[in-house]
Amino acid sequence: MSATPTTPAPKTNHIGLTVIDYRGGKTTLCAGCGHNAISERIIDAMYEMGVQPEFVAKLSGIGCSSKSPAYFLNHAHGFNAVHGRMPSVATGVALANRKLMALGISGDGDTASIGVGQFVHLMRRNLPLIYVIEDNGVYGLTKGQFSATADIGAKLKTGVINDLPAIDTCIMAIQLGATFVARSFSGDKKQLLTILKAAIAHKGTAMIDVISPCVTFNDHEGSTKSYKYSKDHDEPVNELGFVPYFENIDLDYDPGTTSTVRMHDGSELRLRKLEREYDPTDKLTALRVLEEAHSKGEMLTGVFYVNTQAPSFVDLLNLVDEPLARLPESLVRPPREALDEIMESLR
Ligand SMILES: Cc1ncc(C[n+]2csc(CCOP(=O)(O)OP(=O)(O)O)c2C)c(N)n1
Ligand code: SF4
Ligand SMILES: [Mg+2]
Repeated sequence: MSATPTTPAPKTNHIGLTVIDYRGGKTTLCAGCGHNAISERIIDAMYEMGVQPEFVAKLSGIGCSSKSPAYFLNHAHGFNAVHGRMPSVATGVALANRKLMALGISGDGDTASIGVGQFVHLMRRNLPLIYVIEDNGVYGLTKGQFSATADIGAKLKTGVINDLPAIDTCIMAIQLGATFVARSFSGDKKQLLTILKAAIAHKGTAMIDVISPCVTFNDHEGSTKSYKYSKDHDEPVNELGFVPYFENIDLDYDPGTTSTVRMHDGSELRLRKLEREYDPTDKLTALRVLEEAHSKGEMLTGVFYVNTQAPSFVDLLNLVDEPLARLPESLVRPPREALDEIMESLR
């Protein structure tokens, strides 16, 4: 008698969920859009890190990129804000409920054009938040006009040349105070996944600029954010490894070639240096390598800067451990006598 074949149990992560528990709706973005690849990596990173989807708040603005939170983590909370105004909503969420993991998804237009004022102030607060820019150098949703991250000399499909210098969101974030700053490319599965996992372990603002080609409006000859250009000009500053805390940490590296950053939760981000002695904890080096890359027309990727010592905005505000959103009215509303006392003092 032959044994009945049994279907193997689906693989689960350390909190007992399968990767399907991290998926979202079916994408409505163009086939081949870099943003879809980023959604896939977010699903993998959340699954591998064992994040409880119900404890994630997905925040975004407006744009093709800002639509993408609908395509991952169906069980998470979500808020699609106004164009360029996601940082205000994210700040409210992170402060109202410190138990939620805030994940902001933005576009280059949403961040560096209309939203640059909000972005600047978000970066200086070190709010516990992962902030991903899906950077294609154009306003994809409104048919491909240049955004403020478009490189000088880049060419639109229509032949229009960009004659304004680009804003480098990584340089800006480092200068302003973000404590984890990285750049990757949507087509580099391994590097992007590693960076996202390390960002999940980080406690302050993790800003990740992901070059994400718009196949419809910015993937032609002359574009500096196309698949071909990005592949040819991508120079990693560090080869990354990330060892989550819940796994046995067993590093095997040659001390001369590797530097390790201990993250807040005890996990370790391992950076294997290429030819340069790259130290991701040195702010000035980070700014210098980025400026040098610009002058050479290179697209530098990797983790440029990590600071695990700076207090987060939640620490600075000295918030109580219990999420503000869950405090009973008796604790948040001053009693009648307190109000009477204040009124009396104003007489
Ligand atoms: C206040 C406001 N101004 C302008 C628009 C029109 N608008 C919608 S999306 C968008 C640009 C989106 O570009 P980006 O953030 O780079 O996202 P992408 O579509 O490229 O992913 C613009 C200008 C708007 N929705 N709201
Ligand atoms: S228009 Fe561009 S950015 Fe928008 S979904 Fe299509 S490829 Fe992606
Ligand atoms: Mg864009």
